Amino acid sequence: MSPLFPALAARSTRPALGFGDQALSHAELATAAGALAARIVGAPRVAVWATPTLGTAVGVVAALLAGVPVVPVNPKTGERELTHIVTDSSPALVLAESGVELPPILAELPRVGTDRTEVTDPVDRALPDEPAPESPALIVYTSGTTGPPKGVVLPRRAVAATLDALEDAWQWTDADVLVHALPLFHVHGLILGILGPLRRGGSVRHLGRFSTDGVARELSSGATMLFGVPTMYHRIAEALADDPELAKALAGARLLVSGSAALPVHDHERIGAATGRRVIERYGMTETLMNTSVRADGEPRAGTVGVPLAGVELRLVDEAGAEITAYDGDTVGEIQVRGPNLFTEYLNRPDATEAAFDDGWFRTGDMAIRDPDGYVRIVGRKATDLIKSGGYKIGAGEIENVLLEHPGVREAAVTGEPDEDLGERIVAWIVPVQADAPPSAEELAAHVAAQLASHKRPRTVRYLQALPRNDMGKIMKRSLHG
Ligand code: MCA
Ligand code: AMP
Repeated sequence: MSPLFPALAARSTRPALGFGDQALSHAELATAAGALAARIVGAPRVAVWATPTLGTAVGVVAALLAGVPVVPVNPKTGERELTHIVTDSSPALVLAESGVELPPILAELPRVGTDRTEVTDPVDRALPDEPAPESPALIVYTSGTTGPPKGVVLPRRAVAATLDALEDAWQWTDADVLVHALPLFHVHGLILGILGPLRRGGSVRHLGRFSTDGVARELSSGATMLFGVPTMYHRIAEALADDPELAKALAGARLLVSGSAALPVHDHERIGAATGRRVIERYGMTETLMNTSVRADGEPRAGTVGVPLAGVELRLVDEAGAEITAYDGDTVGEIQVRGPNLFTEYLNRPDATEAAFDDGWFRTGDMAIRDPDGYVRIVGRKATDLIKSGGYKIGAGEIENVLLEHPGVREAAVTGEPDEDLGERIVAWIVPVQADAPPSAEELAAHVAAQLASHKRPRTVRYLQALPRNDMGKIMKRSLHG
C-alpha cells in the first residue's frame, strides 16, 4: 500500500495541523509523530485520550505510522462505559497530553506523552514501513440498540478508500484548509476532519470548541471548507440573521459539508438565503465510513445525501429481503452497502459481525428512497431505540439500564423527541420508587453522565405512575408521546 499520508512521507513544509496557536507542518508532524511512533511500535493496541487538541492528532498519526491499532477515547466517558471500552479493547498503553489526570483504569497503564516537548526528537527518523492495507488502523466505539457500545475495527484500506472517494466527490485538494470543531473520538471529527486533510496534504484548523465566531474568523482568514453536524449548522442558521460577518465568511467558503444526521430543510434554506451558498450533505456510519455525498460539481438538493461515492455499492432492500430496483422517489427500503470503505468486524463480537451482514452487504438500518437520478433520501431508521442527538448515536437501552440502577427509579424508558437544536433530545420516562419524592431530573442526568457520557444524559425527564405495557409486558414506547 502506498503511504496513508504521502505529504508526511515527503516532508512537506506546508501547514498541516492548527489548534489555536499550536501548529505543525507536515514535516514537523512527521518528525513528532515519527518519534512517538518509534516509542510505541510493536504495542498490540493503544488508547488515545482524545481531547480536542494537537496532542490527540499527533498521537493518532503516530499510532497509524507505527501500525499500532488506536482506540480513541472520549475524555468525558463515564465510569461504566470507560471500563467496558478499556476491558474490551485492552490497550497496552495510553497516549495523552501531559498534565491531564486520567481516570484510574487508564492511569494504571503505561503512559506516553503526546506533547510537542515530549515527542521532540533531534533525529528525524525514517518513518516505519507502511503496514498492510487490511491491518487494523482504528477501533471506534459506537452504540447499538442494546448492550454496551461495540468496537468497530477499521482497516487502513477503509480509511484510505473513504478519504480518496471524498477527494473525488468534493474536489478536495492540498490547497484546502478545513475548519471544524468536532470531537476527535468519532469518525466525523477524527477520520474525515483530521486524517482527511493530512492525506490530501492540505491542512485543518480545529476550533477546540464550536462557536459561530470561530467559524467566521477561520473562514475569513483562509479556511476553505467547513465540516459540522446539523446542530452546528442550526446554530449558524440562527446566528446568521444578526451576523453579517458570519454570512460573508460562509459565502466565501469553497465547501460547507454537513453530516452525522439529517440537516433540516429549513436550516438549508436559511443558510442558502443568507449566504447564497448551499450546504452539501454526506451520509456515513462508523462501520462503513462514507457511503454517499452530494458532489461538489453536482446539483445540491436539500433533504438528500447525494449519490453513492466512488467504489461504494448501495442497494435498497424491502422487508422481505428483496432488492428494490425502482428509482421512483417513493419506494422505501433499507440501505445496504458494500465496498472498500467497510469495517472488518466488531471487536470480540463475531455474533454481532455476522448479524450485521446480509450476504456480504452491510445492513445500515437506515431507511431511504431514491430519486429517479439516483439521489438518496434518508427517511428514517429501522430501530426506534437508536437516538441521534447532536450527531451522536445513542442506544436507548444503555441509558435505561443505567437509570434502573438509580435507587430512586423503579421503571425507566428512554425515547428520542424532536429537538430543533439537537435533532433529537433524550427523554427519560421514569416511574419513581417514591412517587412523592422522585429523583430530580438533574440528579438523573448527572447519574447517566457519570456512568456513560455527558451527551447520553437525558435532557428531559417525565414522571409516570406506570409505563404503558402490552399483554406481553413489553413497554409500548410509541404510546408514551401520545
Ligand atoms: C451539562 N454538562 C454536563 C451535565 N450537564 N456534564 C455532565 N453532567 C451533566 N449533568 C456539560 C457537558 O459535559 C459539556 O461540557 C457542556 O455541559 C455542554 O454539553 P452538551 O450540552 O452536551 O453540549 P451541546 O452544546 O449540546 O453540544 C452540541 C454539539 C455536540 C457541540 C453539537 O453535540 C457535538 O460536538 N456533536 C458532535 C457529534 C459527532 O461528532 N458525531 C459524529 C458521530 P463542556 O462545556 O466541558 O463541553 S457520527 C459519525 O462519525 C458518522 C460516521 C458520520 O456520519 O459522521
Ligand atoms: P454513527 O453510527 O454514529 O456513525 O452514525 C451513523 C448514522 O448517522 C447513520 O446510520 C445515519 O442514521 C446517520 N447519518 C449520518 N449522516 C447522515 C445524513 N447526512 N443524513 C441523515 N442521517 C445521517
